[in-house]
Amino acid sequence: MEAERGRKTLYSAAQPSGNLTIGNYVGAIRNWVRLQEGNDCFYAIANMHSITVRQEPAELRRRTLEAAALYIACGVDPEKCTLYVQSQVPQHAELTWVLNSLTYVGEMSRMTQFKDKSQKHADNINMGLMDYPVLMAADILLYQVDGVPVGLDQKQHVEIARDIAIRFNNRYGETFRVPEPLILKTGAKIMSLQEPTKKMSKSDENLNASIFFADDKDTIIRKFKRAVTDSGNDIRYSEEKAGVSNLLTIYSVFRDCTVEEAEKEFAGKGYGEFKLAVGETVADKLAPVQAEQKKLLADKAYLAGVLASGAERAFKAARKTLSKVYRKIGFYQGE
Ligand code: AQP
Repeated sequence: MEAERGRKTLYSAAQPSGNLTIGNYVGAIRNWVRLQEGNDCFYAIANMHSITVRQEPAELRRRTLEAAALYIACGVDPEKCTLYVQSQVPQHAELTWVLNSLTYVGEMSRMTQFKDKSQKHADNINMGLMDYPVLMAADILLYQVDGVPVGLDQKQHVEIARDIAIRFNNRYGETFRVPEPLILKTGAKIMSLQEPTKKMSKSDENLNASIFFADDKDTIIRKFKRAVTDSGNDIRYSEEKAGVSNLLTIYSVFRDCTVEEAEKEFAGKGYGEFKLAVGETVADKLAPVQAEQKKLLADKAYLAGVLASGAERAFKAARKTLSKVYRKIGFYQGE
């Protein structure tokens, strides 16, 4: 009974907009694995978010399955959580439409991600790009969740989801649970290996900036060796040493130690030795995950089954909330 009372409902997702990076893992997926124990978790592959930036259809389809296999290979257990593809649950789009009418263009145009992506994709500033946070609010609010485990970059979007939920509840009466962002203390923002003041991103054009789950050992080690650090030589975590601090964070997560322990381990050692150790540690940790992902991808029927039953479970939960929303706002739903 005690455990039941502490049980929370959680939602999170990642976009199959590229190969997933260790940033996605460190900031989000490893937390999903921990949180699936004792909570009711909905974990999605957010393919509807992905199309806000141009995608090649065949690649998007392939990456969707790769992401599902990767989540599972990382430890997301479809027996313990609801794992599904966003576009297979139509209520995400339906609730977005309703929430759009409660969201202001001004607040969407101020979102950091919208501003960044508008700059990056200046030839394709589409409505979906601007509406991304409303779709994300719908994702979250559909499942009446308590918390949303995300990396730091998504905190602003969870906050707007809270604002929209509160706005709806004030106008139409208590309908949505207001969620909290759940952000890890260490690794909430893994930085680019080439520009350590910028976040590591799966869609970064500079392939040396990110470590992808698809990278082999040699590539991982080469990328870490080339990682940008400062001109000093002490391996110490500090604000003015963004590159070294980022590597220390990555090392501590993959080595399962604290940043202080990592600093001690490398005290008096050179950058070359340090970078090699980070590269080897990450590569060795990724190897079994890569092997498991490959095995899962060879069994398309298994993956299809997992995603179909996940979508069915998500559909049932989402339908309940959407029906309540439609009733509250006065949409006719038959007799
Ligand atoms: N560098 C990062 N450090 C920590 N957490 C991160 N996340 C992303 N990058 C980092 C977290 O991963 C989850 C899934 O992210 P997403 O796929 O929904 O989109 P994103 O945040 O826009 O991630 P990317 O990799 O930068 O994707 P693209 O390049 O497609 O925009 C989220 O919880 C996110 O916080």
